[in-house]
Amino acid sequence: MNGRIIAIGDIHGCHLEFGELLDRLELTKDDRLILLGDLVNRGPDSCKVIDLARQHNALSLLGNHELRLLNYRRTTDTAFLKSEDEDTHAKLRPEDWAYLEAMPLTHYVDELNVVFVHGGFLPNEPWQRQPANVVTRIQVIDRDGKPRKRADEPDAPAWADLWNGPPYVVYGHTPRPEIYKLKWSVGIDTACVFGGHLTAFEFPEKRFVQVKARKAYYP
Ligand SMILES: [Mn+2]
Repeated sequence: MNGRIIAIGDIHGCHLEFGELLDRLELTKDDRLILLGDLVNRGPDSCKVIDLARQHNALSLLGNHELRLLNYRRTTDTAFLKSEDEDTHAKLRPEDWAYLEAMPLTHYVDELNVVFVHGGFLPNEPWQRQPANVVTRIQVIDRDGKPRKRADEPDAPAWADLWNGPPYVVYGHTPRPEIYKLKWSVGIDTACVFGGHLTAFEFPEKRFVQVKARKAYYP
């Protein structure tokens, strides 16, 4: 491994912050950029985010927002659709849909024994076999061991609190005001679209780089 491996948390259409973070990172051709999903929706311009991702040859993982848009496109079932999706659905170009279709669920780096994912994993099952509905959406674990949204189970533990590696997991999806760093995981969704920060985490230095959001784009 010559260059760095750099993960970036949920961008959600915040192309200005994403562009600033890319400038700050001073990428070289040996660096590998991994976007942790939810590139789209809520923020100012989803298409510009995908353009930047493509220009920098990023590996983009599937987030729950991309999954929902793809499900709607496949089924035309509006049950999958949220109001924030409609604008994005109308604006995405054919090459953007192809980009979303190609997003993998996880990325594992053998040399580091690190796995990258949008949401996270159920702690007591092999991570390689967990389905899209789990790994893109999990936030907390309820009393029955089921994956749930934090808003639905505010007192339940975060999945990461119950996760014992290896592997070490780098994830987004659960927005927090601060980076959530534990022994076996790091959560780097620092709520950029809500007016927080956009965070990058670099290997092998294990260094964080953050850009402050220009404003809260979404309530
Ligand atoms: Mn998400």
